[in-house]
Amino acid sequence: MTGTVITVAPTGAESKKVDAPALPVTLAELTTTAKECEALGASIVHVHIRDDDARPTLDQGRLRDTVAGLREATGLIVQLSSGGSVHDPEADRLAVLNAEPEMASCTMGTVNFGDDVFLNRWEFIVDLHTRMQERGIVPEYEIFDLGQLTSLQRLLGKYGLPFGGHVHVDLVMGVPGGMPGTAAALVACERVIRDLPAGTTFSATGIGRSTLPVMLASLSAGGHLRVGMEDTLTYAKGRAVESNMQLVARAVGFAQLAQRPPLTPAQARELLGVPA
Ligand code: KMH
Ligand code: ZN
Repeated sequence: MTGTVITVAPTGAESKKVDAPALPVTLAELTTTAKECEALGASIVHVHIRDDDARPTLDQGRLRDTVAGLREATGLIVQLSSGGSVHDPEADRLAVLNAEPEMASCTMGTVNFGDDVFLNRWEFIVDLHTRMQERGIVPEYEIFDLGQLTSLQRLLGKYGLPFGGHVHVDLVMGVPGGMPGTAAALVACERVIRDLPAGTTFSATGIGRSTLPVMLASLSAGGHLRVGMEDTLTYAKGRAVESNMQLVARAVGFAQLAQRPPLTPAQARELLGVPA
């Protein structure tokens, strides 16, 4: 399949609504955003949710309602974040799977995260991977640094392929503490990805100002794209992002220019082994 999977990550756990009023924090805002991004060409929505005060939460009832709401309003593949925020305990992060999303993220190692630490112990990673296998949830392996791809190789060697049999990774580049958001770093990752099971796919996202170089490098290297206000709040130098739709529209334009137009959610499901 020669098209591009475009993931929108509209909210994240780090930015505050007061600093970015267009950040979707209620279920209504999230479903409206997701619908509009789907119409533009997104096929996956990577979801973090907020409480009534717009603070990050992993509340189980809200997660279930969010999965149901997004399924009803859109045809997008719903991917819940099991990463949560750096403050979330492991038990709550594992319990995200109880909301029965089609996909969930699975971060492949511990990384400094700005002034914080995003902790991902090996045993926790194994737990996430094996529980997703048991529950029929397709993982997206989040990679913040090169060595985490080697950890993924080890994980798959010891515990087997994910549910659906297809391996998909997302390179999260430019986090202060992780790998840089550069073409050189992306190419280094792509080389290691070649040693993963045949057919492994990857997407990439560049945090902050690395958004554009990472997007262009990923398209050039045969990768897919993730964009959204989780990852960047600056559209161009001195210009704030107006909405998630603005970022998706730009990604769609680049994908079309690269002659790898956006895949529909149905095509993305087929590619990634996510049941229809
Ligand atoms: N919020 C970050 C600490 C994920 O969604 O799986 C973790 C994160 C990764 O965003
Ligand atoms: Zn996330």
